Amino acid sequence: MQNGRYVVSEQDKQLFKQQGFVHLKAVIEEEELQEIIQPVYESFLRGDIQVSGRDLCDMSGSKERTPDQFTVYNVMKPRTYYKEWQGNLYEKRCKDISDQLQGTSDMEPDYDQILAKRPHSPDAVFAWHQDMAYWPPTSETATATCWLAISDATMENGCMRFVPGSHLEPEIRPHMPVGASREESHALHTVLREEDVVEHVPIARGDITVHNESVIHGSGPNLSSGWRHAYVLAFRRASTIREEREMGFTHSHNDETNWDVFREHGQT
Ligand SMILES: O=C(O)CCC(=O)C(=O)O
Repeated sequence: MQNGRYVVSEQDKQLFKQQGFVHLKAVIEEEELQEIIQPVYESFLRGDIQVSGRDLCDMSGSKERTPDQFTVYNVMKPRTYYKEWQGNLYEKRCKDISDQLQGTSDMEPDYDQILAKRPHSPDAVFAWHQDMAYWPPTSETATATCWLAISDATMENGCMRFVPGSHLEPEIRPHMPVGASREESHALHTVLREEDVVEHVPIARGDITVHNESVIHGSGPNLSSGWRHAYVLAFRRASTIREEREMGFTHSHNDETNWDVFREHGQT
């Protein structure tokens, strides 16, 4: 940090380029977490803030459960349901980090996401995927997805894991719905290859990982006795966001989606 600004080192910029992700330590201070993020995050988990339709869902792929039973508790676009979050200090810092990592000045928040894994949940797995498989093709794809650990993310509670360098492959790999169909469960997965090397990235509360749009990633179950609380804030170039919106794609799970657009790049 330099005068409240998080300056990304050249080494971390290189790692982001080479691996498709990077771990940045102490991006948000304890006081900021407690003031800006945590109270609102907890309100969402308690259901005190109204979220419509499929924007509240279980990303484990289960379709039977009610929110008090979800094992991967997912709120899509919380900053549109709680507008006071927009433009907060954490968001500004992550915009600056995203600009530094992508070497531009026009990265803007595209969507955000609350992802909380319930304790003692062997099925709280986030399946292997590339984010581009979830999104329609656009003329530019640059993305910096900031994944904030609100609780320590550990091997036991299902920290993020990546296949470093997988974003350098020429094509997005084939993806399939985790459930019987996208309508039944939003989640997608791809199958790892024998040669894929997996790197687990445990991080401390207040740290972030930042990943790009095509690195393969996911996370394992939460076998611990505590929640794994994470907040995702994804930045893309302003022109990319405009292009998505013109297609009617907002990252809300309530979007009326033309799945044919997606089949063009890999989804079966
Ligand atoms: O929180 C997780 O375990 C997975 C998150 C993820 O896949 C993402 O933010 O793209």
